[in-house]
Amino acid sequence: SRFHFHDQLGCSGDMAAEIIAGLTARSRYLSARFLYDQQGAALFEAITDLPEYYLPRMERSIIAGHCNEISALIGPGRVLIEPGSGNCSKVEWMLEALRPAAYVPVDVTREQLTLSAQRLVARYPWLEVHAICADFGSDIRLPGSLADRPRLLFFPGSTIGNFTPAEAIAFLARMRQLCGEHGALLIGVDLYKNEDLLNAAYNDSAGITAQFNLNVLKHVNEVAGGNFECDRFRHVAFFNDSESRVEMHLESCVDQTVTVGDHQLVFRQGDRIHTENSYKYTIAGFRAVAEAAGFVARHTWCDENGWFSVHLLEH
Ligand code: AVI
Repeated sequence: SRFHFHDQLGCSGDMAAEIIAGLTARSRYLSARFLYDQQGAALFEAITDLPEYYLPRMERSIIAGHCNEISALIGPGRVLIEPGSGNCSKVEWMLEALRPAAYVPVDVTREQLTLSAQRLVARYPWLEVHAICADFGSDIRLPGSLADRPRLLFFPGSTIGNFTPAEAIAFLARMRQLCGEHGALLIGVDLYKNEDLLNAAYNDSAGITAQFNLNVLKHVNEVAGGNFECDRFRHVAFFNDSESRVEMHLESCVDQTVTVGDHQLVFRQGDRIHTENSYKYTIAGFRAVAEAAGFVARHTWCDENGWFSVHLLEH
C-alpha cells in the first residue's frame, strides 16, 4: 500500500499547566497553538476562504505560478515533509511538478490528517504518503525507509509569523537539522504592508476570525477545567507597527471572575488576554532570520504587489 500512518503523538508537555501559567501572568496570554482544537482547525480553514484574508490566495498564485521553476531548483525524488499540514491542500499546488519520492504530512489533528492524506493517495497514483500524527513543535521521527533520501521541508501559510523572531530563529534551526545536509526548506512568509489591509484581514466582516479567536476559551475550558463564557469576551485584532505584527486579543466585556482549575481569575471590563502574534516581515528582514538559523537563502518569489513571499532556503 502507498499509505502509511505513524502515530507519534506523545504527551506534548502539560497543556493545562502552560495555560494556567499564561492566564496568571502579569500580562495575560495564551500560546497561539491552543487556537487549534478540532473546531479551531475548521474555523481556520474557513478563514482561508475569506475575501479579506489575502494570504492563501497570494501564496497559491506564487507557488502554482512558479512550480516549474521551483521544481527545477529542487529536483525530483525528494522526501517532502510538511509540518502542520492541515488539509494537505497547499502541497497540491506543486505536487505534479515536483514529483517527490514520498510526501510526509505532519499534524496533530488525527482525523483530518488521515482523510487528507488518503485523498492524496487516491488522487496521485504514483505518490507514497507517510502521515505522521505529531505536534510539529516536538521532534519528528522519519520512517527508516525514507532516511537516506534528500529532503525538502514545506512550511507554507506564513505560520512562521506566529513565532516571535527569536522563536522563529530557534524553530528554523531545528528545521535545518531535520532537513539534513543536502536538504532545503520552502517557506511562505507574509510581508509588511499597509495597515488597513492587515487590519481588514484579521477583522473580517463575516466575523469568522472573531469566532476562531473566541473558540480558544472553549478549548481552555476543556483542557484546563475552566468556566469561560465566550459571549463575555470580544475579539480585538490590530496591527502593532512598532513590533511589525498583528496582535489578537480577547477583551473582557464586563467585570467578571472566571475559574480555571484551582485559580480564580478576576477580569475588569476592558482587560485583555493576548492570544496570537502574526509577524509581518520585509524580504531582507526574513532572510536575516533564516540566515541567523544557519540557512542560505537561494531564491525568493513574491507577487507583483509585494504582499506575500515564498523563500527557498538551503541547509
Ligand atoms: C496560521 N497563521 C499563519 C494565521 C495568521 O494569519 O497568523 C492564523 C490566523 N489568525 C487569524 N487569522 C488567521
